[in-house]
Amino acid sequence: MSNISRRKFLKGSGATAGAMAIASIVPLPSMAAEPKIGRTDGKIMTAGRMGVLLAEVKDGKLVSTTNALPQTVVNHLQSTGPSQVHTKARIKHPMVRKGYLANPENPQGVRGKDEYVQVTWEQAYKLAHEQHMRIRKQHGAESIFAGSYGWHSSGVLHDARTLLQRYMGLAGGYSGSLGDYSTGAAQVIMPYVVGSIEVYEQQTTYPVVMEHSEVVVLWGMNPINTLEIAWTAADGQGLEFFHQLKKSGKTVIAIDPMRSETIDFFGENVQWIAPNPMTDVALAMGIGHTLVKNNKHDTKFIEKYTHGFDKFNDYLLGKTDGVVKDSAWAEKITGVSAKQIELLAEIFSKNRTMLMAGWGMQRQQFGEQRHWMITTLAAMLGQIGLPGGGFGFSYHYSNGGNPARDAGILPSISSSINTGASEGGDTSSWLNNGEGVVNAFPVARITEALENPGKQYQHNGHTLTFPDTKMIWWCGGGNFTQHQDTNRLARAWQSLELSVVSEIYWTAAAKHADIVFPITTSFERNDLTMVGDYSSQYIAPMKQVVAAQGEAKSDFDVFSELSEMLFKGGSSAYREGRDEMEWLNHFYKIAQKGGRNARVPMPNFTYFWKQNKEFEMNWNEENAKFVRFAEYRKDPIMNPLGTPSGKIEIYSKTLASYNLPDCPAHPTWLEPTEYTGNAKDGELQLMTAHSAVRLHSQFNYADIRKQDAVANREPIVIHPQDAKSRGIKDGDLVRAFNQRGQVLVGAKVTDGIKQGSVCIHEGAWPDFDPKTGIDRNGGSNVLTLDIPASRLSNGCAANSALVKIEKWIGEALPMEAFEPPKGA
Ligand SMILES: Nc1nc2c(c(=O)[nH]1)N[C@H]1C(S)=C(S)[C@@H](COP(=O)(O)OP(=O)(O)OC[C@H]3O[C@@H](n4cnc5c(=O)[nH]c(N)nc54)[C@H](O)[C@@H]3O)O[C@H]1N2
Ligand SMILES: Nc1nc2c(c(=O)[nH]1)N[C@H]1C(S)=C(S)[C@@H](COP(=O)(O)OP(=O)(O)OC[C@H]3O[C@@H](n4cnc5c(=O)[nH]c(N)nc54)[C@H](O)[C@@H]3O)O[C@H]1N2
Ligand SMILES: [Mo]
Repeated sequence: MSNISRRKFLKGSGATAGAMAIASIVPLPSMAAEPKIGRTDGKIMTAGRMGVLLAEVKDGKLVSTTNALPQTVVNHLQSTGPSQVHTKARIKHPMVRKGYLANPENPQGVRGKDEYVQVTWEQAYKLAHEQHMRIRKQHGAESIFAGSYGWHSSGVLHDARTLLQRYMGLAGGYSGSLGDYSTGAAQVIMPYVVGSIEVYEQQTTYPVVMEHSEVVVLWGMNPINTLEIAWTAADGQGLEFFHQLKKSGKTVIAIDPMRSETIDFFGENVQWIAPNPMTDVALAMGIGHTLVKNNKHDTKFIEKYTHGFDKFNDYLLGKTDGVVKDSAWAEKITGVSAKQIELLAEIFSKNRTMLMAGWGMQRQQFGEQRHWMITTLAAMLGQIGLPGGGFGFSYHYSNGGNPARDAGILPSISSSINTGASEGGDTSSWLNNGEGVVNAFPVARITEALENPGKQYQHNGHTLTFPDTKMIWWCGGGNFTQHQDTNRLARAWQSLELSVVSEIYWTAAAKHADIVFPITTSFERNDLTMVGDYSSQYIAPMKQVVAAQGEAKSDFDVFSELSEMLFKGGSSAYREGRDEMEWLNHFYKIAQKGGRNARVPMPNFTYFWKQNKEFEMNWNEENAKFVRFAEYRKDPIMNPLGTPSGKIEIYSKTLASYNLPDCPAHPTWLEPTEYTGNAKDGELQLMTAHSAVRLHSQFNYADIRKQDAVANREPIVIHPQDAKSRGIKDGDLVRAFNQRGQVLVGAKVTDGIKQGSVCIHEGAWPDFDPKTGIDRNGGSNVLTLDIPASRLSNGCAANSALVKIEKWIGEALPMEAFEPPKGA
């Protein structure tokens, strides 16, 4: 099992560093031209996932946050600063669940239904420390889960999960997690196919696409929405690229069951094709079959650069199973006409075509098959490695086509002590379980793990064993919104001896914890960040703009103080003797040294910090021309792929040897357990796309919610026919339900969704009515199915559920999602 991080992937990508060639973005003036230190507008520079921000403070209150970099397309999330700091949803003091405080060794009451008691920091520390130590002694390090997945705030020091793991490592180890919710299926299958994970790698650059692609396909991808954020801080170039693409006159085709924000953005400049959800493999096979039928597949490319096409082709032609995967077959499954499928085959094969794909369609049962099949289709078209051709799986995420700069790159706090910083200039610790990891399971299998201590299971060709989890500490993740089948999770959660949460807000996760530590927002502490996961376009200060609110402390301070209790007489081992600003100075110096090596002279830290301004890295013309797989195409013998054959594997012997029914040895159409194809009694397919007004569950409490809410609830997008047949009108309250749970949502009736499907965007905070058990705030995971994508990847398969809907005729249940619990 490798420890991988979202940034480390980027390094193996073959891209060095580079320039941005989009005409409308003028490089910012260099700092040398600045006449004096500091801004004159009184604003403070800070940053977050949504980009570099200028903060305005009045009378100690944050009153506005706005974008600090040039931009054309508005990023709505950038305005959320004031709401983030000043909201009644914040946790103000350390709190303990009443039934837990009463008897920590034999907790009373039900998690999620209990009240809370305010305690002092000293009491909270003592309780957490003593019970943590007791459980550790009694059940061992493996019983303590600190996998704590989540999109906590950016910053190289205040890196919530790493700080937790640093503490747990010092305390003697813990169980961690594998993979992520985002690309669980794709990141596991792609190494078998092309030897690299593709989802977090530098793409053929935006400028190259702009220059060479004739057709751009947005396959299950909503970049206008998903590019609002990045893992470090968004550099904004992706939104700019799509803005330019819209004006370019190129053929843009979007394949999505929903008319996404991106499709709306492109307006008449896009051709929208709406397949049934979960049927993209059939669609791509219908296109592939048409290519073969018309002899339009690139046999030379297939011969030279791929492995095992014959076996796949036999399957495509129906020789192995008697089912011909032609356009007529695909029409029945996808709901896209055979004629349109054949037209797509013609357009793709006649033009330089870039197949860009998003990830929602692999967050599904058998999700591996989507990106494998799209890669196979790209191979059949023979354009992989050509400028503007082939496929790309990160154009919609973290500005994946923005070329890498020559840069000094910030390291980040490490989960191990005394390494000073994580290795190799890593700015995130995405999947880095620290040295203290004694067991780890795939992130999205958490409920299964809690239900099955000691059970063996298959993962990526290995047999692994779930730990016997007694204690969970979540720091920087919204596990009660992120995870599938919330009611099942909540039931499994009751088996724990101790659940601790470090949180800023009273999320559903906080409301299910025994001990709750109040944490500061990024606006209440100092940090640094790179801007641009792939590009490293800037380095930006993340300055503290307001005082810590209530009794909140930073994760760094909380774990520093808890760590002292691990040693008789205390110890500064956790801090390594550095305070906040000393760490930042230390990280910056490492970046500065790297900058010198890359011939990027960076100012010294004191000057940089005082300047209150981002620093831009150097443009590199070579990198602006980066074409993914170009080297492989040029010389496949000298530059083989990291697969057993060294080629693109359309058939994998390794996968064949695993003999998994849910992930066969070549791309295969597998009928899902729950999808439109087997829906009955008025069931509809539920999609749970990412929201334009949130980062997952973050900002659900914020003012921005009002732009989207319907009848003060999370909206459900419904096709007019589906609404009409159920007597539902736009703006109505709707109950959506299945055997797993029920939610109250507001009807958004629109022809912008494929009939037979509905969408409730992921991330609304579940808010269960104590009497009926209905979630009053539309948390989509209350309805989703908690199954692995397959036993290859065990990836999150959230988008695989059927639901029923009906007009809500009772009184509107009061919303309490953003109210602190009783006692707080
Ligand atoms: N149905 C469905 N479910 C999904 C998905 C889907 O498409 N459909 N998508 C999945 C995906 S791709 C992902 S990545 C996950 C996302 O799941 P998460 O990453 O868990 O979601 P967030 O809401 O971003 O949770 C981050 C939490 O960290 C808190 N936080 C922020 N900053 C700090 C900090 O500095 N310290 C601490 N201690 N806490 C902090 C925030 O208040 C918030 O509660 O959801 C997954 N779940
Ligand atoms: N504003 C905002 N930006 C974000 C996030 C956020 O929460 N908010 N989350 C971030 C994170 S952690 C991640 S992982 C990425 C997520 O990036 P993605 O996973 O790509 O985002 P999704 O919204 O889940 O899905 C993208 C599109 O796929 C479509 N889709 C769903 N099912 C199918 C299907 O079966 N077939 C086809 N063809 N299309 C389908 C959806 O309608 C949607 O328009 O976004 C990142 N960016
Ligand atoms: Mo994600």
